[in-house]
Amino acid sequence: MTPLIESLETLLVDLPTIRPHKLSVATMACQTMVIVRLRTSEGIEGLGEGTTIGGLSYGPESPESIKRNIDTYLAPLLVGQPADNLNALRARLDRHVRGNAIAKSALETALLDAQGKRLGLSVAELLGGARQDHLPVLWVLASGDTQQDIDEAFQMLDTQHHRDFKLKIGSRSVDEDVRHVAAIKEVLGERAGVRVDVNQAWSESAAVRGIAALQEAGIELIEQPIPAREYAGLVRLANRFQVPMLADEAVQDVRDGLDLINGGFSGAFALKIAKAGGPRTALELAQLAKTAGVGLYGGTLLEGTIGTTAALHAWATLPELAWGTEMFAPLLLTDDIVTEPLNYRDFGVELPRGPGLGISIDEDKLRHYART
Ligand code: MUC
Ligand code: MG
Repeated sequence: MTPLIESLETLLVDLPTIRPHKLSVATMACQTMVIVRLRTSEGIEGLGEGTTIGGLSYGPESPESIKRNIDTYLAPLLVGQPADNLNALRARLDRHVRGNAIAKSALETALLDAQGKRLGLSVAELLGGARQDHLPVLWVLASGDTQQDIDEAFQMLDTQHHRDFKLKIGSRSVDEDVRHVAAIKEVLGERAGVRVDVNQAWSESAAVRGIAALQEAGIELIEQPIPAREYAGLVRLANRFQVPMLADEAVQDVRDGLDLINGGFSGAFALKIAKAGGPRTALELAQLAKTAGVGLYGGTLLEGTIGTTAALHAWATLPELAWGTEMFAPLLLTDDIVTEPLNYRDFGVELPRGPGLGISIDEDKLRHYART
């Protein structure tokens, strides 16, 4: 018998970070996740997560709006429908709800988890099969303090947790940021790869100045230096410098990817399940990038373990991730709401085996951290 979607519950869960995480758009002391628990008529539960950064400072969906929009608009479109046809369910959501990519990503994840559990397959298997079960993971240095970032980097190298580092810049002047980054790269030397994420903070002329100095300092990748919609500017920067540009906020989904490629962009795309509206739609962008010879990077919106694992299942199916992944956020949080945390080792993370995502909720922890 066809299983039906019987119910859909959403919870806001707040987990503190291990230290303040400073981005150009916000300083985070806590991460708020929207957790989705979907139940089918066969008694199977699908878990999903929709998460963003810093309330409304990163994008147009906040944790509260994600929850409210799922409860009010998206869940009623799903409840009572067959649970096993993800294509039909996605078409239904897209027909009635514009945008809301993070909410749709949480739902697509829950549907994939339920379908995998039903069929005894992992989410990666549902997506065609994993090509690797251990993915490289970098660490994001964003304490705001140069010495603290250096200490953190050496600790990560010594414990074999991470050997590539992304530095969050853009909240200070270009000169201060360049000094901070160059000082860190100088002490790490060849032991570690260092890249930066400006999160759209620079004008194009500031970017020309900043990137020239960062290239000189040995920085290997420049992420989203200028505002998301300035496609032509990003193409100009990519053509001007040898150090490659990584498009992040500029490339939400496959449509943006096509526009950037048609505009002559070379460099790399940051994939994020939250931007694209789910693991399956994120892989559409990956397919386009591969065809166009654009490099790929497995990105995060700092999801907890459920969202991070959903992304890992998707990234594991890809033939190549030229720039690895940044699926580190569960380590940035002081605690977890799952019974078995992800296994980070050897500068990367192991892909959980499934079925579905391969994750179970720790009910006591969930109750403890869920907003009432
Ligand atoms: C972003 O813009 O890349 C990824 C890592 C991190 O610290 O913030 C995110 C968002
Ligand atoms: Mg970014």
